[in-house]
Amino acid sequence: MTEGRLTRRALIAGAGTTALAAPALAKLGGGMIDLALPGGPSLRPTTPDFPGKREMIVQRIRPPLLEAPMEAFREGVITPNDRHFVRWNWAMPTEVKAGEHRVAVGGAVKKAVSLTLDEIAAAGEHVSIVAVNQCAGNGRGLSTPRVTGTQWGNGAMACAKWTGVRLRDVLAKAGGISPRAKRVRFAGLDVPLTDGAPQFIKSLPTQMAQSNDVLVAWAMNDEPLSILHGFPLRIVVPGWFSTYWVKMLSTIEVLEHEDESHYMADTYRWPKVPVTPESKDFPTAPITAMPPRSFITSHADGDTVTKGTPLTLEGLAFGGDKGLAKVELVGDGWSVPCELGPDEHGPYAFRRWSVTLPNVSGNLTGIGAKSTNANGLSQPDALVWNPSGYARNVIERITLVAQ
Ligand SMILES: Nc1nc2c(c(=O)[nH]1)N[C@H]1C(S)=C(S)[C@@H](COP(=O)(O)O)O[C@H]1N2
Ligand SMILES: [Mo]
Repeated sequence: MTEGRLTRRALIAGAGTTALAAPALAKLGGGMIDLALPGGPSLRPTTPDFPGKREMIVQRIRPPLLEAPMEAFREGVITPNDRHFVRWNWAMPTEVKAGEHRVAVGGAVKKAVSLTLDEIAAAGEHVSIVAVNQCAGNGRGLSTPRVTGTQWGNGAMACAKWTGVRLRDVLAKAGGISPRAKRVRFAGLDVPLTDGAPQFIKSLPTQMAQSNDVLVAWAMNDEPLSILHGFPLRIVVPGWFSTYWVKMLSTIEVLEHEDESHYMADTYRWPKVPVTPESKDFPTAPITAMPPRSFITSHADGDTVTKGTPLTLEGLAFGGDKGLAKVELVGDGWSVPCELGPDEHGPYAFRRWSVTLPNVSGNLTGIGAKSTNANGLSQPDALVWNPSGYARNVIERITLVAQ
């Protein structure tokens, strides 16, 4: 019943979503925030003026790059939609008519089709998955030495419940894919701002595309996707970085060859070997699965705590493409196990953790949360530097001053 209603709301009833009016930088209401980026200008404006958003950090106005302040992660494990970060590579249409929207499914399929939203909604079982959406460049601005790209703090991540149908059920509407299929590629309605620049298209290996958890989704936390988040449909790839989560989905193309397009072959890749800023001509591979990460959310760097009393620290963590096995609080040469909150939402979701230290005897210098996932993958002590600052998952450390 709920799903029926949702589908109607998200896909059928809507004649479209009205124009997205991006505020002008000069007119932004809001304040400033210091992202404490080590290598460069660290202050950013904040604004509540984007539609459907509370106060967000403005990394860029057009196309919008909006980061969530870390306070958004203090409570709960689902990030509210009005605090979900936003990222577009190119300008997106500011109006989409649901009734006219089609998804073309073609390439190496039995019979190319063009599907309405109703047909997508009827393609298979409706599935909801709670999963972390995280930009591959999340936390990049904290890299030392500095790297190029959007200088995000750690707020280019969010956890939401995504609802849609399985991508493989949508592919089945085209009579199935070629046995020689190698990749399934996605495009959205957004187009490059400059002539001749490459369109933002991304592809998954066929096996991944056909897995249980990859969705063509229309809802985020039981709300239809907003324009900013890709109305009317987006790809959701739980466990993988959000570069694959193509928004405003309009084309699905099955390839019998490797994908040589720009955003697969030239960018969103990272070194297969350890590199330094001086390294040249090293082999690279596409960024795919996310590694585990964790954050202290109860305290910020430089906060004061009371000497001679117990101290409870809290935070959140996620395992990446596998569930969490454990979270520890680590300091200089010590570690204590943390208590993991309930596994409410499955392996791809945020989870809370907490730990109580029996007695604060002095400053807590360079403490951080360290998570390990069910594959045994742990967060490293030192940054694994790479030229684009992708996949940051070094232990994030803070210092608390005892008074
Ligand atoms: N159509 C389209 N989809 C896209 C992008 C884009 O530029 N165009 N950017 C991708 C990247 S790099 C990220 S980080 C996520 C951001 O998703 P969000 O804005 O819903 O948080 O969208 C992905 N999907
Ligand atoms: Mo991204």
